[in-house]
Formats: sequence, C-alpha cells, structure tokens
Amino acid sequence: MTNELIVKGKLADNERLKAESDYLRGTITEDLKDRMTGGFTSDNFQLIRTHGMYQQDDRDIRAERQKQKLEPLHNVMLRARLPGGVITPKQWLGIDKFADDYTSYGSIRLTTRQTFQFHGVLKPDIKLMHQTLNSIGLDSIATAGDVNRNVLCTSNPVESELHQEAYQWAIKISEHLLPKTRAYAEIWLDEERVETTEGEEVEPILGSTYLPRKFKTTVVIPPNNDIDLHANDLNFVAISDNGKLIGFNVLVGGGLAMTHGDKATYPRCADDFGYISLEHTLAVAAAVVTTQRDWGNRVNRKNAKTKYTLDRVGIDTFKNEVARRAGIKFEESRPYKFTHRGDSFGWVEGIDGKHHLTLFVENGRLLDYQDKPLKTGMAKIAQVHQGDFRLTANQNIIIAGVAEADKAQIEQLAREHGLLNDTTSNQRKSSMACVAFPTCPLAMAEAERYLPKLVDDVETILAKNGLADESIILRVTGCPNGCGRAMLAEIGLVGKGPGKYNMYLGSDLAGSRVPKLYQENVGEQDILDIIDTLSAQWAKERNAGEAFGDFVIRAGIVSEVKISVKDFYDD
Ligand code: SRM
Ligand code: SF4
Repeated sequence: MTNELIVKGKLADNERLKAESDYLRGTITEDLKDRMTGGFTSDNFQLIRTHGMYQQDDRDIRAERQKQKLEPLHNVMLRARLPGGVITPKQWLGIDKFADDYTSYGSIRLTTRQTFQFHGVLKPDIKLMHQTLNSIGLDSIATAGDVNRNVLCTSNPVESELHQEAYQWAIKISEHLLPKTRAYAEIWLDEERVETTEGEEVEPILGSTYLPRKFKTTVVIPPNNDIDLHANDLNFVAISDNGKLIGFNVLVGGGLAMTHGDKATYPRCADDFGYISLEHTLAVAAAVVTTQRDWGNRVNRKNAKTKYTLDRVGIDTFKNEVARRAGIKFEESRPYKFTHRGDSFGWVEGIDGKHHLTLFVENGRLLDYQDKPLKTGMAKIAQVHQGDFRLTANQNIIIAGVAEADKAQIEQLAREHGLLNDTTSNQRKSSMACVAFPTCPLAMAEAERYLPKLVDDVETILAKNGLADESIILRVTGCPNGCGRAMLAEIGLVGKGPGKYNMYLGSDLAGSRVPKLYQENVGEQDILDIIDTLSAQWAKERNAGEAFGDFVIRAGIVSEVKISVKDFYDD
C-alpha cells in the first residue's frame, strides 16, 4: 500500500469502536435486555447504525422531560434497505401495519434515497421490527454507518427493459458491497453464530474496520438524473445501444455535506473516470470502495468521505489505483446528457403496455392527516395492486405495472385519499425538505415542517410575477449536512439556527452544478422578499426557456461554481 497517501495522526474514536466491535456485534444483544434505559449505551449507540437504526428522541418534548428529571424518551428510527426503491404490495402492507402498531408517529417516511423510515420505535419492539421485516423479505443492513448505503437506481419504469437491467445491477452492486458479517442475523433474527475458518476473511471488501465514512452509490439512466448523482461517492451512468445496456460511465467523488464556517468542508460534484463494459462493474465498484477504504481519512471524520480523498491524493492517482485494482483500463466516457431531475407525475404508459402512476407525497410523509388519509390510501391501493411500488429519490412513490383494466380503480383510490390532486402546483412538486425537527438530533432549523407554508408563499409570489405555471427547484435542509440536497437546488436553504437559513442560488435543471452562497442567516420574511425580487427579475429579463438557476448566474446575481472548492467559497 502507498503509505504516503494515508493520513497520519490519532485515529477518530469511531475507528476504535469498529475495530473492537467484533464485526458490528458489540454488546447490542446484552444492551437490548437492559430495560433500565430506553437507549443504547456506549459504543452500541453508534453500532446500531450499521444495522440501519439511529437512536433519537423527540426534540419538541426534550426540555420538558429534562425539567421533570426524566431521561429523553429514547426510541429508534429505522431505515430500510431497498435497492432501487422497489417494494411489493405485500411488503407495503407489512410495513404499514408495523407503523400503525409500533411507531409513535404512525407514519411511513419516504426518504431522499429511495427507501422508507419508521420513526419512534421503542426498545422492546426493535427485535420484533427486524423479524417483521425479515418475514416479508426486507432488512435494514448497512443503511447507515461507515458502509455502502442503499444503492439508488433511476426509478421511472417507462423504458422498462433498460430500467430492468439497470435495476438488476443496482441489486448486484448492493449485494456485492454489503457487509458479510452475520451480526445482523444473529442479533435480530436469533440465528446461530457460525465461526469462520482459519484464514477466511470476514469482510473481504469492507475490511475489519469498514470504511472511513458513509459511502453512497447509484445507477442512473440518462436523460433523467432523478437520483442526483452528484450527491454520491460512486455512480454508474447507464450507456445503452438500441435500448440494451452495454456498460457504464463511472463517476466518483460527489457529496453535499459541509460544516458552517469550516472551509475545509464543501459540497463537490463527482468526477468522470471513464467508461467500462458491463462485465467490469462489480470489480470497479469493489476497487473504488477498497481504494477509499485504504486511503480515506480515518483521523478526521469531517474530511473522510471519498470527495476529500480524491482532492487530497489527486483524481488521476485515485483513478489509476482503481483501474489497477480492478484490472481494467477506463475507456473514454461515452456521450450522454442529463436534461432533468425530479419525477414525472401522473400516468405514463410503459413499453410493455403497463401503466405507471407517480404520486406526489409532500415531504415523503405518509400519514393519515385529518383531511388526507394518505397512509390508509396507500394501504388500500396495496390491497388491490398487482404490480409493485417504486420509491423515488425525491420522496415520492410510483404505482408501477398497472394493467389497463385496473387503472380506474387505482386512480379512484388515490384521489379519494388525497394522494392524487390535480391542483398541486409545479412549484410544490419541485420542492423538497429533509426531516429536521422534531426527530433529527442535528437539526438547526425547521425543514419538513417549514416547507408546506414556504411553498404556499412562493406559489403566491410566482403567480403575482406572472409565473404561476413555472417552478424553481427549491430545497430546504435543517443543517449543512444537506439531506434534502439543497446543495443541488436552484434555491437552496440551509438551516443555520431557529428560523434562519443560508440561501444558496444557481444549480441547474440537470443537477450538475453546486449553487453559490447568496445571503447568510436570512429569516423567513427576508427569504420571501428575495424570492419575490429575483423571480420578478427572472420573469422580465430571462431568455426563452431559461431556468431560474441559469438566469441568476447569467444576470450576475451569483457567480457560477465551476471547480467546486475554490469557486464555492470565493467571493
Ligand atoms: Fe442524511 C445524517 C436523514 C439523505 C447527508 N441524515 C442524517 C440523520 C441520520 C441524522 C443523524 O445522523 O442523527 C438524519 C435523520 C433524520 C430523521 O429524523 O429521520 C438524516 N438523510 C436523512 C433523510 C431521511 C432525509 C430525508 O428527508 O429524506 C435521507 C435518508 C436517505 C436514506 O434513505 O439513506 C438523508 N443525508 C442524505 C443526503 C442526500 C442523498 O444522499 O441523496 C445527504 C447529502 C449527500 C451526502 O452524503 O453528501 C445526507 N445525513 C447526511 C450527513 C452528512 C454526511 C457528511 O458527508 O458529512 C449526515 C451527518 C453525518 O453523517 O455525520 C446525515
Ligand atoms: Fe437532520 Fe441536517 Fe439531515 Fe436535515 S440535513 S435531516 S437537519 S442531519
């Protein structure tokens, strides 16, 4: 190994706990039995993440409980593993019932990475949760922690053959990069421990201390960049010939998180490594992961992701090492073009004659609201639907594979339960927020609870400025970690403190440009005033068809971020 490329210094504490965890087992089993606390203790607090769970408490009631000298009301959030976001109606009914019976919020939350989360599961119910998921063919392995996360795949099933092939690769990549430890099966499913034979490597790809940091992978089918590839460490862009998948362009080193005030952290677009034919896919996936495993920064977790490793060692050095490890040569990238992101709502007909209905789910929160029983509606659809569901990376859901004869019934159920509404504006469909309060421990400002009202106001502003049918990709995240992908938005709001946001402007429709800081620490009224002024200017001065994000750059309102770090921070 090339030692000079390894960051020297005292290892981050997470490295110790992974090394001492006995391949992610820790003492979780013992901890589960401890009913003196609703939480997990010492290292297990972190280790449960690699099993797809985060310990949380409701921040709305935290202070009150503290006053009453009670420990926080600990519970876990579970995030399922769902490569490509595909889930069957039977599985849906299983998770729907679990959400009713055992989660304190009673919701299913669709995420920005094509899966769902349960919030508010109490310690005594955690094992049952995993066993329930297992009984319907689901798990939550490696959806969090320093591992390769849920693998995304373009979710629109219209081009079904190509999509089917790409989706199969997403599954294969997910399986290939999954931890091989049997810790999950032993702890949650009561399976026996099987001792390894001498010389056998437990984790041939991830290694005994796993990755330096979280790692994210996608398979994407141009022209739709619906999964926002530049948010991800490793991306396979599908290249087809006559509708058949023949290979992938590989892009490495995307990521959106940063820390306010720390210029050593930044969002970064992925770099193009070149084209590979299909048979090299798994070898290249493993080579990128093992290169990042060996060269990633294990001293400072804030600089540990692949994007920082690339910038530190050099793109060519990283790329050549991947080629060496995979035993391949990257060919020149094949041409492709992304034209849009987001989901195409309503019915579309696939090439197999089946129909697909994409439903807009605000904030991805499927809950029975008083006027809109969304969760019940989805369950009723699952009871009659013969195809499958596809969760999108924009927190929406596709009812896929509907026969002509079943269309009317599905549509009626969706309408009756508020899941399909012809009056939802383009602006609302182009807006997204992360979870933030009350469950996210890292939230600095509201996001999910702020978005609906913000969009109401932006709709009014756009209508006033003669832009009622137009939309701006608007995203809110409650902190600079960027879970709602504000760092790939035309208007990105990043939480700074209660009611205060940093406002970024200027991503493009294809999602290939990071936006630039426009104003710091803006309050909610100022945000509306700025959007009013800038959208009025856009309406008056834009070129035909010019998107808002392109306009703000051409008009000199913000400068373009071309080379991530320098342009991102320079005035
Ligand atoms: Fe995220 C942490 C929610 C997508 C970057 N993210 C968290 C945690 C688990 C907070 C924590 O560590 O305790 C949040 C739980 C909130 C809650 O109560 O549910 C959380 N992230 C989410 C979700 C649910 C947002 C949503 O509204 O849909 C998304 C779940 C995805 C999934 O199913 O796996 C989610 N997170 C993202 C994305 C977007 C993406 O991947 O497309 C990003 C930015 C892309 C990237 O990774 O650069 C993202 N989340 C982070 C980070 C910053 C990572 C970093 O590089 O520093 C953290 C904090 C951390 O890891 O230390 C974080
Ligand atoms: Fe929480 Fe921040 Fe992620 Fe929002 S962006 S879910 S506030 S970690």
